[in-house]
Amino acid sequence: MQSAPVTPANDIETVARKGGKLRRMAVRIPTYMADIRENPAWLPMFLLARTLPGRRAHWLAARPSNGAIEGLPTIFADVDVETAVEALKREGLFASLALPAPVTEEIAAFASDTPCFGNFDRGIEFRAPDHRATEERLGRPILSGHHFERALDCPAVRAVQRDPLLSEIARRYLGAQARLITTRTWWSFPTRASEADRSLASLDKYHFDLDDWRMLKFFFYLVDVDSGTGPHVYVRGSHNKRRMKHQLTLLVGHPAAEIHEFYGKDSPLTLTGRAGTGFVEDPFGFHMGTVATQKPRLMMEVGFGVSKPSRRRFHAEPVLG
Ligand SMILES: O=C(O)CCC(=O)C(=O)O
Repeated sequence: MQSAPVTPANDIETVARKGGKLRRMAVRIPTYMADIRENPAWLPMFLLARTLPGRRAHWLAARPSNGAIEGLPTIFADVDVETAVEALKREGLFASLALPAPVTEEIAAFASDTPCFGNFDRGIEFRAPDHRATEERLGRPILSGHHFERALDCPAVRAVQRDPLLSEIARRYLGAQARLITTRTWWSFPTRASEADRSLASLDKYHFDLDDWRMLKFFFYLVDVDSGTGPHVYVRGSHNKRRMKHQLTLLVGHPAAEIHEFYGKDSPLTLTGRAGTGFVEDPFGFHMGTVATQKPRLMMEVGFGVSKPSRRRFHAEPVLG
C-alpha cells in the first residue's frame, strides 16, 4: 500500500472545503476544461442538457432498440425488461434488481482487500478495513474510497458490467445508441465530513447528473444498507419534470425544501436493502447518496449514456491525474 504524504493544502477536497460556493465551483473549472478538450461536444451538452426543450430535442434522435436478449445468459433472474422500462419511463426508477449472492460476495471481498483511494485523491491509498487508522494517520476525515480502474480487476464486476440484461434495459430506455459510460465501486464511510466534502462526493444534497444527454445508472449495494448506512434517495417523477429555475442555472444541486415543494414530499424514495439489492434510475431525476452514520456502504455503479464515454468519468474521477 502506498503511504505517500498528502499535502492537505492542495488536494481538491481541501481547496473546496476552504472556500465558499464560488470557490467550490471554480475548483471544478480545470475538470470542465479537460472534458471539453477531450470531447468538444461536451460543452453544448453541459449547457443545454439541463433544459427540458434541449433534452426533448435530443431524445428525438433516439433510435428504437431492436436488441433482444432471449437466450443470452444473464445473472439476473426474473426481471421483466418491459416492466423495468415502463417503471423508468413513469417514475425514473426501477427498484427490483438483485445480484446473486456469490457475485455480491465476490465483489465485497474484492473491495475490502483491494486498496481504494480516499476522497478521490490518488495520494490517499488504503484498504477499507484500515479506514479509521488512515484517518488518524492523516489527521483528516475520509468520506469516500474509490477503486477507480481497479474495479475492473474483479471478474464479478466485469460480469455485472457486461450483463446483457443491463444493456437491454439501457437500449430500450435510451435508444439503440446506448453505450457503457461508467463502472465504479466505492465505499462511503461514516465520518465527520464538511459540507464541501459531502458535495464533492455527491452526498446529502439533491442533484441531477449531467454527464451525457440521456443516461441510465444501475446501482448495487454490496453490503446490507439501512438508514445508518447512507442509503440512496431518488425523487420519483423528477426525471421528466423540471422547475424553470432548475433548468436555467449552472448548479445541479438544489435544497431539499425546493425539491419537496415541487415534486411532493412523498416523491423521494429512500432505498434500503440487503447486500445484492439493485436499482436502476434515470439520473436526470433528482437523487442523492446520504452520509453513512453507522456503517460503511459499498456500492457499485454501471452507467449507460449515448455519447462517447469520458475517460475521467468512467471511474468517477473528479479530475484526471
Ligand atoms: O452515493 C450515492 O448513493 C449517489 C451517487 C450519485 O449521486 C451519483 O452517482 O450521481
